[in-house]
Amino acid sequence: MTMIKKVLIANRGEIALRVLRACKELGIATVAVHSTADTDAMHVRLADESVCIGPPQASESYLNIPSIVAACEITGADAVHPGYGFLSENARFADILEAHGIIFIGPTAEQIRIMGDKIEAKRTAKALGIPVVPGSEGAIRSNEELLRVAEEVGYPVLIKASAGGGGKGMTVAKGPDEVVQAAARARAEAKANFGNDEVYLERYLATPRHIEIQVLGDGQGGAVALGERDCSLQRRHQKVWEEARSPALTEEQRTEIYATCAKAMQDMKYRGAGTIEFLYDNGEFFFIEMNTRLQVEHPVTEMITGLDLVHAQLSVASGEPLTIRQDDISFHGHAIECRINAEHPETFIPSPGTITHYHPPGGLGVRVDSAVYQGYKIPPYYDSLIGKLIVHGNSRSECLMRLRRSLDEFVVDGVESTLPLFRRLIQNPDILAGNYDIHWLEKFLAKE
Ligand code: MV4
Repeated sequence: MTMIKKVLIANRGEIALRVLRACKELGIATVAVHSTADTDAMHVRLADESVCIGPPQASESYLNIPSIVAACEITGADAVHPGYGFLSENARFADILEAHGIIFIGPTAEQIRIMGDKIEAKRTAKALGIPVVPGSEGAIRSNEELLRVAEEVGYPVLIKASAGGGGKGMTVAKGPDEVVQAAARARAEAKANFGNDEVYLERYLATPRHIEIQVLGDGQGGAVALGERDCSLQRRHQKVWEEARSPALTEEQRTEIYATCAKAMQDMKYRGAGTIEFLYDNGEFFFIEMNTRLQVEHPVTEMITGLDLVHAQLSVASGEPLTIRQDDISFHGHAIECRINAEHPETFIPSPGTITHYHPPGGLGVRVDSAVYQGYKIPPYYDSLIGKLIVHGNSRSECLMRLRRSLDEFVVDGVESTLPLFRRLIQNPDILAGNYDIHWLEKFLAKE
């Protein structure tokens, strides 16, 4: 057991604050790192210590491994929390920290590496008994194999890049006349984007939902599933609205997929928080990827389980075995998260600048995770998240009415924001009924 005394937070914005708050509650000292563009940021103000790690471009600061390791050495931090994005799924970073005797708050470098390679991730998931999308066994090696596997799983098929994720390098083929060219295109795009031209093939699911399972493991064979989140409402692979539990699942379907995921994580001795992503179609789950980090949308899980996921991460990172068992976990009510971005609500063009008025909503069941304040200047260098509005209710309908009220209260002036989009969504019959798939939002935006 390694008592963690000081955590360096290798991130910025709302997630840096989220981690900082958990550390404070546990009596753990905090170190903020920041670029020269973030001198006035809240995470710098609230941390016990701060270190400037470089210029505004993330590649020179929040992604600068030598600077971050040096900041650990200077401050005597014994652990690093990477947040999400930036270095959170960088296996080399996890390795380097370990070599310096610093705890990486997350999975082992090996586990990050496996899940970062989509072919390896799928092979691993399948071997662990997780249902996967029918497709090629690993990388496609020839056009003969391509045509044979496509025929086996049935058209349309999807070619994906092994180094991909986030939709890059994905190409659909409707029939055998298209598949060879589609694979060539996916290969070229993968090579250009990731320097790795490995591709694999899957049956294309036309109208699934994106449902992900939150897991937590202690790296010693203890692991639990903390329920699902429905993240189908996305635009260009950016999640917009996430909710727990999914409006689409029955209690039996839930219990089964939770057990499958928990068992798989126990068997691989997974360490830390993770998310197993599925496409859900016609009553069936199909694994697509696993994220080996805390996710943006983790608060909806916290709201319905009452668990603090960052506390849990700190606990397992310090070597504590999990004390909760699957049967101890219960789910209360419903939670929805809206990602409020500094973007035009119709064009989604980023709108950096100074927030002239800021009034977040409050009241029972309302949580705002944000790092902005009135007078804060949103820099143009990073993501455009202003904050996350997370609302909880005893039922989905109570949650929706509370969300509508919260959206009415929320004031962000001085920059464009996506608040007006959510005020439209909360009036829509499909949204109110929970009746949507992964393409719903893009279709809605195209119509209006
Ligand atoms: C798919 C799919 C349909 N069939 N795989 C997009 C990003 C990547 N992580 C996985 N993605 C998809 N994989 C099969 N076999 C459709 C998508 C997809 C998608 C998935 C989740 C959420 C939004 C999406 C939007 C477009 C396509």
